[in-house]
Amino acid sequence: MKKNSIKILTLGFASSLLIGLVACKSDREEVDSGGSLPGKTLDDQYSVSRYRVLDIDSKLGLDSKLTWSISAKKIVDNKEVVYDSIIAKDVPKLEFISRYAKNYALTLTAETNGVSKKYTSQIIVNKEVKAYSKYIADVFDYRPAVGQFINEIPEYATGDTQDKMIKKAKESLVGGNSTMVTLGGFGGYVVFGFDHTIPNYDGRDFKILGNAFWGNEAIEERAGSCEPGIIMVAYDRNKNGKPDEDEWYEIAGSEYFKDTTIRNYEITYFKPDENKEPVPGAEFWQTDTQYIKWQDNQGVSGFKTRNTFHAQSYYPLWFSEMSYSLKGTRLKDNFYDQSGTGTYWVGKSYAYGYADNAPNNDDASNIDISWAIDKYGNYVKLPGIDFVKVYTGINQEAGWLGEVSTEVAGAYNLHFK
Ligand SMILES: [Ca+2]
Ligand SMILES: [Ca+2]
Ligand SMILES: [Ca+2]
Repeated sequence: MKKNSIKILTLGFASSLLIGLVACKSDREEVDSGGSLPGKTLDDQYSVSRYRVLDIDSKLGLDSKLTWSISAKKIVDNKEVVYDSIIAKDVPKLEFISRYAKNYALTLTAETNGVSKKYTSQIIVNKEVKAYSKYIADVFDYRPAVGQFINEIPEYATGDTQDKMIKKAKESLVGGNSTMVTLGGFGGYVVFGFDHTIPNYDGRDFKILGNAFWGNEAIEERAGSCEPGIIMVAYDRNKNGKPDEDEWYEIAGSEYFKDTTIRNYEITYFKPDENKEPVPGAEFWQTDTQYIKWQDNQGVSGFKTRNTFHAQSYYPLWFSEMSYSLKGTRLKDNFYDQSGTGTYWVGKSYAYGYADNAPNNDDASNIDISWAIDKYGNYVKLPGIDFVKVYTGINQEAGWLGEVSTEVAGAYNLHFK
């Protein structure tokens, strides 16, 4: 500590002639080694584009009680009143984000050993140079499980590689006229991102579109074609536009803490011999009840059935491996045979926090970034998110309807102005 302080003092002294020119570095003076608060610790001003996170380091330790606030206006008795609105407490580094291009007066109040000090600065939020889109801007990965729509949505053509299929998923999902990709059964996933950071404001922050609908004849409320997908989010902390070293957090939906939920579930799918002798079932639609072998890490295995409605391969044809594994959080099966005779199956919608789990106009398709949890199951405080991963959270076949498979049909920032 001491060594550093001396160094900073020297630097401050040597550059004193330049202080007028580099005003924003003037805070390097006056750090004393006694542990009391410096005279200045913030730059005079900071600038950032809207929908981007600005990191401001107070350079003060956790032994100081810190309160960050911005000046805000409200109307009281028909008069405009300016007040300090607290935006963060007891964090040495502020992660600031705004959807508005405007200036903010920033105040940091620090309290150490009963001494309190106020530091002020200004944050200039600029409009972006190239206009943002509120919708998905890029698709980084697409790795579906097996399923009856695989090789069709998006369509596989002979010779297509993994990269080509990701590109096709991207063509389906980017922008406001997005169509759809299927993720197949449990674990199949897609990873996409936005061209800006979706801020974590109060309430729900983004919507994931799917093809869920309420069943016309479903007796139970909020049931029909609901195929819940687990959502994971990441904030582009290293700000390079890619989901690389950034940590992923699971959105803890309504089922997360229930003991019917299996964490670290893993399933392996085995490539079928498309020319093998099929083993038809008792039902007319069961073309081959031993079509694709699967095995999980809970000691269970079985076959995925080929039905009469889909004749193409259910195994991703661009995968050269003879088997592949997918893992994640598995939710309790949500489909049941309402008819009792196998003719009418319904899938119950879970309360919140999943993709393709409720119609697109329903609030349950909106997600709050504050539901994000780390790998230890603790809630995390994210300033916003740039990337989303969705994977099918159910391992179930619903009779003639086939496997429960999450579909993703787009996504957007609910706060976008
Ligand atoms: Ca939120
Ligand atoms: Ca990154
Ligand atoms: Ca669906």
